[in-house]
Amino acid sequence: MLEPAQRSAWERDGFFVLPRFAPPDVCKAMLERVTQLCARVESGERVAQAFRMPEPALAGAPGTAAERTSKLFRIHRSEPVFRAFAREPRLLEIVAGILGPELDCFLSQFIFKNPGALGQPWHQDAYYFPFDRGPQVGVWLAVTEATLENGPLWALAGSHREPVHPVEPDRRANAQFGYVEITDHDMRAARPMLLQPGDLLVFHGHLMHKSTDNVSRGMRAAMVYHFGEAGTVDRTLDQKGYTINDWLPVLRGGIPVAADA
Ligand SMILES: O=C(O)CCC(=O)C(=O)O
Repeated sequence: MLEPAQRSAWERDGFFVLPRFAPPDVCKAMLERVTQLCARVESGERVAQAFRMPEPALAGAPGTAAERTSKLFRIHRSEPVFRAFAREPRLLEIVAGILGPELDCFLSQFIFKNPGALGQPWHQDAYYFPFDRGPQVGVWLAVTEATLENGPLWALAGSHREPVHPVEPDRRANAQFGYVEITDHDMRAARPMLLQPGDLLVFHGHLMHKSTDNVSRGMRAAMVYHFGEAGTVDRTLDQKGYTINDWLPVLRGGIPVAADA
């Protein structure tokens, strides 16, 4: 269930923030685990379903594999700390308050946003989801602080009522694979999501949002999940020829699916 203030923010803005949702030890465990996974994947090891995207701006940079990574996808099924968070009853109560009692988590990504990494241009996540129904709900967990300097998300309140807009390819040097940009909408009312570690942004799949470049000296890390209604038909593979989605049941009849199932 959503509280009345959350419901009205959802309907009016298409997003709301749950402050201090995840305790520091969960953020720490996530960061430690993805750091290990990035090193293993970068060295050529196959680690379950995990899929690593290197940071184009930092190819060949010194440091750890994590420091050269843009995103690590598909970690919500096989990795205990990420699977447990995807099935966290407090989280599912919120998402079920929006999408109903039959839920799957279909996408997970740890986003590193290392110093020098570019942000993601204005987009709607639904652009990437050729499904037979919607909406989808995204949750963006601040694993480190998100400041104006290190590349926070910016969101345009009310834009979740827009249809999916046409996009143009992101033509910047070092843009991440698949980045696109909405250029036909007035974004001047957007505001930055300045978050503390553990804060959780819950947002509608049609919400227009972007992130800025990391011009600080530190990593800005976030863990992002997307949820959809169980039984959704996903046409990504047919349309694109590849997919990084992995539909994992997390709530059935309003009851969280056991984390070890
Ligand atoms: O965290 C970021 O920099 C971008 C994330 C984003 O836009 C998304 O998850 O849709």
